[in-house]
Amino acid sequence: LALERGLRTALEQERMPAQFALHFQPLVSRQGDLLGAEALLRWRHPQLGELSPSVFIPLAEETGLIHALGAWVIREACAHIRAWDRDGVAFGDRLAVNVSAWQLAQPQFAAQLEAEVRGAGVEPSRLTLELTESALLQDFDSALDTLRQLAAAGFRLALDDFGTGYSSLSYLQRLPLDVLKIDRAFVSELHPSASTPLAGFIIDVAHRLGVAAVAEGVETVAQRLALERLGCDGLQGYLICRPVDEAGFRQWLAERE
Ligand code: G
Ligand code: G
Ligand code: MN
Ligand code: NA
Repeated sequence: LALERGLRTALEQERMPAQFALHFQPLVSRQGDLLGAEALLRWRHPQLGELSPSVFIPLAEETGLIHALGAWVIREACAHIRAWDRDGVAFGDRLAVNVSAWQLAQPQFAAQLEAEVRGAGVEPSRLTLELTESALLQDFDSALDTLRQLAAAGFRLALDDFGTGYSSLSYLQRLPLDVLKIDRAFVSELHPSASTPLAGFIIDVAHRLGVAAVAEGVETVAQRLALERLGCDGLQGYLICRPVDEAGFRQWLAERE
């Protein structure tokens, strides 16, 4: 519960961006072109050091702090887009942010998000919202309604960690998605001699649905080659670049030129 208190305190001081930061991980096309990046939240705890979101996001969800935290992530993402535009930093077409089930379930989520993003001077089409299957299945009809509103506002929608949840193909077909992100569990099992990898099946499903397939957790050249051969559209992972802080991201972009 000390952690909960710490999270609360850190959020109350959100205007002093001391403890939270967004890190960035690039996303490239099969051909190696830069498509964009994913923003990943980091919390530098004053005593415990850097904590993983897999530790504090569930805590934020249980305590309701996820709404304030999620709003901070969106504001910060928009501020970075504005700064990169201002400085002529070409980071790709869009920035992806992770959205929790709890945010999505807020009654006015789509309208509020659109207002916040436009208010920050950013076109919704420059953001991809990454959602998990479990976020959609809690109340499918209302999630579908929210996703339609988000899509109509111009946001791009990605289904994150795909293949690990329980969504049926008939549900999938009804969602206005742009991207399926193949969970890294399916990427890690790719090797040159894998004859019928599940990643290939997921890529085919994505293409039949008319959406792009993005692989996460690409760590080896062999995995990258296998994904290229399978027609995967986007690649993300340590092989391309680890999640890095903003300065590291700018440096990575500069070194590519
Ligand atoms: O960055 P890392 O690989 O440690 O992320 C661990 C988990 O935390 C991933 O599932 C990721 O989607 C999630 N995560 C990272 N940043 C955010 C965020 O800003 N909001 C939400 N809801 N989840 C995030
Ligand atoms: O659930 P989500 O896809 O948002 O999670 C992103 C998480 O994956 C982040 O915590 C990030 O640090 C991690 N990640 C990114 N690239 C790799 C990779 O190549 N290998 C592994 N093991 N994790 C990765
Ligand atoms: Mn993600
Ligand atoms: Na993921």
